[in-house]
Amino acid sequence: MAQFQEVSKLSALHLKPAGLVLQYGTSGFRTNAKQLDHIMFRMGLLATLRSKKTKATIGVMVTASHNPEEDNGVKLIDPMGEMVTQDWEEHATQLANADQEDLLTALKNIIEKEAINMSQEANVFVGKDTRSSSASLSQAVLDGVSALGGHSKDYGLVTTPQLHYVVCCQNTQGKYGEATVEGYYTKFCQAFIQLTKNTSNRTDDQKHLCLDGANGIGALKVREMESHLKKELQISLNNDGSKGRLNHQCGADYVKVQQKPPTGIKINPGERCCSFDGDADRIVYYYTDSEGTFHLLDGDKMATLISTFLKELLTQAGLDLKIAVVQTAYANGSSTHYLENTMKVLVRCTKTGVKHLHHVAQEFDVGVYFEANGHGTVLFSKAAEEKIQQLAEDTNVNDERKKAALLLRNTINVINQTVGDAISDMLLIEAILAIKGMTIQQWDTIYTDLPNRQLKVKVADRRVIDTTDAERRAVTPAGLQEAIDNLVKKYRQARSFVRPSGTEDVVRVYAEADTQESADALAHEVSLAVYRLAGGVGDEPKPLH
Ligand code: 16G
Ligand code: MG
Repeated sequence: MAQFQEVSKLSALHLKPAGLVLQYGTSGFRTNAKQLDHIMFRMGLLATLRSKKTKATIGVMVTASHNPEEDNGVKLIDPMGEMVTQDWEEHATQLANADQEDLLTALKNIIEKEAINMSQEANVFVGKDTRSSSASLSQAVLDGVSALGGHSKDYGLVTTPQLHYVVCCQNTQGKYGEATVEGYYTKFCQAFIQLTKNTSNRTDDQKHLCLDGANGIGALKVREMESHLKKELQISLNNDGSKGRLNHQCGADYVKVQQKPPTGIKINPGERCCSFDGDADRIVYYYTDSEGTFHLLDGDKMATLISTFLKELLTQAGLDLKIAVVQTAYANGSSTHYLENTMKVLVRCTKTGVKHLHHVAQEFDVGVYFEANGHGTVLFSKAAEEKIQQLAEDTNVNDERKKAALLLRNTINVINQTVGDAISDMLLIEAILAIKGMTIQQWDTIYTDLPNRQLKVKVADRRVIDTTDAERRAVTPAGLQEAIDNLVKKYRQARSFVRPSGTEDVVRVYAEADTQESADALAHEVSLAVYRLAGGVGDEPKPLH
């Protein structure tokens, strides 16, 4: 077939290095950019097939998120703006790893397995982050699409959530918004302005936010968006990419992992600050107090603020909708305790990785999901949106219910429901703080985090660790869970779990307890148990103190 001739011809320009094997990981392929040209071409092919199969537009984002500048990666986006379904992750891995001479066979296997009608039109949206390798790699994706005769639209530099958004807009015929970056700003900023409109006593201080753009795409896009905010939010932008290196000593991941402010930013005591990651799908907030102590407000704190706000509004509106918060095992025990016992909100725990949280959140009328690392959003069921809309339009309800319904409607519109989005989360948090007249310090004191520690252990093969109960318990190797249970018993308010990383060749260890010393000691002891029982390599883990 002529189609496949074109694939053969163009694939010769995107040769796979012999012997290279890569996996579609937790969120796509990610490695040194030099190894990715053939992967990008092939993901262009795969996205075209996925588009034919779903008869809808598919997205391909070229980014390696919070990884260093020299890395890159690629994520596929399904029609409603969600991450590509797991069966297709397997197709992606197979297509990516097929030897050069077997590429057509691998492609035809997928076509056959999925019974794809090759005469169906295909449409693929492509976006990229600011890495120097992204331009040529996104061109390789476009080549892949054109090799199979698909249509493509190159959105150029966009944040990951912006691409998710435009894909969803396109496939819902504009119901979700206009499928342009301009449409994105208009939708979210208008909702933000509506939300904050009646918070008349907001001072300039409260309107001011200090932002670390991680020297990445988020910084560029916030600058582009600024005029839409009409000074209702005044952002001082740091690490905007004009000097520093992408994600280098800055960005959400750095701040969360190091538990300290990014470099390249001057923070006044008490000032509200936030950091985006390299593709702007994660955000964390922080401030330093008058003694110079750093305070981090992570995904758990955001989930708590947002779910409390929504629960209050639902009650005021008199709407009987089921709200839940979805977390992972990394959620601080204090946050879970506060949500379940004080807020009386249903909490569910899933495996790490956004797609798992997203799917569980879909089971509720209002599903708030956040990973502690700052990736999260809120999902509203169709029925919930309709009920809120109806109430907002109803002329026979009292003022309190009406006001709550209008706030809920604007809240829905400020949220990017397709995926966690640093820009949209920032607007939502800023709006909630404004409406509640709350400072970042007040938000921080809703509950106090339990001291915790994360460590990594190198083992010969991390697959020897198998987990259950949303990664909170280890099933194998034999004896490991028992050892962890016995160690946890030695400390107060303690909890610990281990899991093989989905993005790095290590086993991750998490521990929390009533004091930092205890959390550190427990994390160390559990690391030793992993090292001894799960085939540790290199030096034995050393105590932290
Ligand atoms: C990926 C995931 C993130 C998860 C992290 C865990 C997405 C978009 N990203 O970055 O959600 O927290 O992996 O990494 O799903 P780990 O398996 O190495 O701990
Ligand atoms: Mg990211």
